[in-house]
Amino acid sequence: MTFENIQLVIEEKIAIVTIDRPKSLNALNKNTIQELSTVFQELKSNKEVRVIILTGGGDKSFVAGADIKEFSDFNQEKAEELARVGQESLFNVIENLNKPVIAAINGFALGGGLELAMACHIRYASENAKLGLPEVTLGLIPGYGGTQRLPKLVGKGLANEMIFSAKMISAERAKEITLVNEVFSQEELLIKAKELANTVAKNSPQGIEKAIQAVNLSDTEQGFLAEMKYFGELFEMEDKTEGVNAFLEKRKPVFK
Ligand code: CO8
Repeated sequence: MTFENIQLVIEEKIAIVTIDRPKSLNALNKNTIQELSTVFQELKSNKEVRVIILTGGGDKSFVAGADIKEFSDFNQEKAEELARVGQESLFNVIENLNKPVIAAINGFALGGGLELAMACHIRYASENAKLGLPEVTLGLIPGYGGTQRLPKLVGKGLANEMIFSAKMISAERAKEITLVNEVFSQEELLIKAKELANTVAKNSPQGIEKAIQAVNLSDTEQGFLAEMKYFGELFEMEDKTEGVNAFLEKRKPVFK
């Protein structure tokens, strides 16, 4: 598969997707959203891939937001449509993917860029990362799920502060408020993301898929019921047989 704005590398069960428009600080134009949507759909059904890392090209930016240059001629209908298409075809797809997506935030994660990172299951950042939702400086609000995902990650008060002030925060501050899990030097970021991906890739893909679904329901009324249901379903799947047998036979499990 070849793309104009993204790169895909697959190494030993780990896919690395790089958004590669460094001249525009990897801003998400329509085409990039489409390409990302295509690549995530493909990776979803690619049996060779267990974990995906999403990062930005160059050393300055993860993603500096939606491409503001495309905004000028939008009307209400077009803007709402773009937000809807983006959310449905990409952001929600990532959040509900059947395998984990780790955002490796290697610089600016602003507006739609931070929203993209927040749709991922796990976030690591480099020391130079700057994170923020500057939409109100443009007379807008976050439109790719930011008003919904940020309060869940950091609580309403801190989310409101970030959204209303539009201020960027440092990687360290982002870790303090649990917006990112870990902070590394720029050189280490991908290495550490790959280390985590390798650890995750050894575990049961069937278990992880169900865990993603259950965790995604954690703030709804169906969460506990879903957990019980998925727990039961896994007893009819081969990973559970392999995992339990391997423990009893004192060997490492090999998940297919
Ligand atoms: N869109 C388009 N181009 C961008 C963007 C962007 N978001 N960010 C940077 N660029 C471009 C610049 O225009 C510049 O291009 P050129 O060289 O052709 O002038 C190039 O990238 C480099 O940028 P700077 O020269 O500005 O680099 P600096 O290091 O001086 O500044 C900043 C870096 C602080 C990141 C600065 O570029 C900036 O403030 N960018 C905009 C950040 C922003 O406001 N992001 C939010 C956008 S709105 C959004 O994401 C809404 C999401 C919801 C959408 C819902 C559906 C539509």
